[in-house]
Amino acid sequence: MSQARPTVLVVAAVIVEHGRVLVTQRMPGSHLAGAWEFPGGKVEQDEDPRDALVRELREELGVEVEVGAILDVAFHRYPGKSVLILFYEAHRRPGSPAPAVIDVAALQWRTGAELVDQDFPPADASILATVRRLLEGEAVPASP
Ligand code: DGT
Repeated sequence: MSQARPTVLVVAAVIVEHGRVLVTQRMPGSHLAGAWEFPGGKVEQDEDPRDALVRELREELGVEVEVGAILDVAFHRYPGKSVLILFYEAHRRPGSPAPAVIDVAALQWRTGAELVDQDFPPADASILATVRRLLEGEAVPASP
């Protein structure tokens, strides 16, 4: 029998406010420590991915969000594991607290010009291009 190494399902949020997107920095000691990313995390067994994203954003940043459409999907193999990442558009609900540094190393609101590929995991290359277009006001093609 081959060794079971299931693909990890990950959800991440693209939250845009006032022409900037919210990005967070991974905790020291975690996989890809210090990298910037779109906030989110692993989907638990039998969990609806949208519910997972609401849960992760509450845990990491203390925000309440409404999850919208999928903007992109990325598959990436790391040594030892592979991940399938669903990137969703999300919006803070009216009355939600502002994001706070709770279970992330840092947070920033970045413009398109500040979204530098080198700061992010390689798995994020495609979504970064999509978000830059989004921030520059171009129409983003619907997901396939
Ligand atoms: P933990 O630490 O076991 O509780 O795990 P979670 O649920 O916080 O999930 P996390 O963030 O460790 O796993 C996400 C994986 O996806 C990790 O290997 C990094 C990878 N990844 C690549 N790009 C992104 C991104 O833009 N956002 C997120 N959240 N993860 C990304």
